[in-house]
Amino acid sequence: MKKALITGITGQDGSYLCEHLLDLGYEVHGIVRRVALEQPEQRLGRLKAVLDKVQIHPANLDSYPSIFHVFSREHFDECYHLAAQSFVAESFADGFSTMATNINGTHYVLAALRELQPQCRFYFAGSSEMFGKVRETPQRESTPFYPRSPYGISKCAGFQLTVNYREAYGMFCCNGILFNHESPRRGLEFVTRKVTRGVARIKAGLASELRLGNLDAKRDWGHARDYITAMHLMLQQPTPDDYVVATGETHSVRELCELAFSEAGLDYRDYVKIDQSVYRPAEVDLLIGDAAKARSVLGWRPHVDFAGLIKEMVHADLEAVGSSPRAELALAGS
Ligand code: NDP
Ligand code: GDR
Repeated sequence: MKKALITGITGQDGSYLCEHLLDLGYEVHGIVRRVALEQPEQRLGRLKAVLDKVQIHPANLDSYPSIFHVFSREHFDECYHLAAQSFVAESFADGFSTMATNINGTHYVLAALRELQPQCRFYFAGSSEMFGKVRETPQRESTPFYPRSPYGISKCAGFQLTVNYREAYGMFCCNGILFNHESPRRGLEFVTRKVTRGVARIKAGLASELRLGNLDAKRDWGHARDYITAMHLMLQQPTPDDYVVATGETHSVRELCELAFSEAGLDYRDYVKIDQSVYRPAEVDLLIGDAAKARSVLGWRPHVDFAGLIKEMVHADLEAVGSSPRAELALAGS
């Protein structure tokens, strides 16, 4: 039985990856911040269905000793490093803590692995945000990086650390360069979920408008459940490498709104209001990935298209809001 460690196991991707690895027969361990153990209902919600099958270790990416301690107690075959401050807008608000968590945290995990278990295979959650002001369309592994936010810069540093540990110490380290991927488990601040939750709240009469920023930004959106399988495939190859994971289609935030509102029988133009304060100081205008390498080498391909993804998210939110309108009202009042 293989043993895997997931950092960021409480997040969207961590929870899907955890389920996938359990299905494949892995023993799965996860790192969570200590506060999560004190508030399991709120902080471990995405793991509800599998919590009794997972071994949880308290640790924080901001503390090298806490990471070192986990690797000194257990031996792992694979480590999926997903934990990060992952919200781009927040990285403009507090670039320092984003950099500290995302760069130092990644370095801590790599350094502890090198010291204690250099045979463990390592996956780093790189991002299409590294392409930023794109130098080439579509973006592929060879496209130069041009990050546009502290988050993007931190992911470039994590990417380079991962390459450096591979080249300098011969460790099996891979970078996934994943384009946006979403699901009903997406955090409420990210635009897809903000829109689908907004649609559900408007439909339930709990809100009358949805305030958004740049509707012209375009993203290559896929389903998180599809994308986590690529992470696993990367670590099963004979040699470590870096891969773009994307659908190869791009859509604007406006198209997202059109689709999500119409799924609930509404016209987005009646409800969406532009809020200048949501605009970012520097925007990534257009992302579209070329995942040819992942398709040919890993045999990976996405199964859910944009329309299917948004439909699933809208219906999940309609159901969630419909089943607990009181919680929604409390949220609105907080
Ligand atoms: P989430 O924001 O849903 O999850 C982030 C995870 O990181 C959470 O489990 C969070 O724990 C944990 N975390 C944050 N800070 C710390 C810390 N200081 N110590 C320990 N754990 C911490 O992200 P996703 O699941 O969407 O993404 C997973 C990874 O993939 C991230 O690195 C993200 O940057 C990257 N990525 C995501 C893409 C996407 O479209 N989803 C695309 C490309 C890359 P807690 O629950 O305690 O907050
Ligand atoms: P992104 O995702 O920045 O691409 O990062 P997000 O959903 O936050 O933004 C996508 C685009 O939508 C525009 N936008 C808004 N965004 C948010 N959050 N809220 C709004 O109200 C709004 N209005 C318009 C944004 O300006 C942007 O252009 C995600 C994260 O998961 C990263 O961790 C990951 O690395 C990248 O995807 C790939």
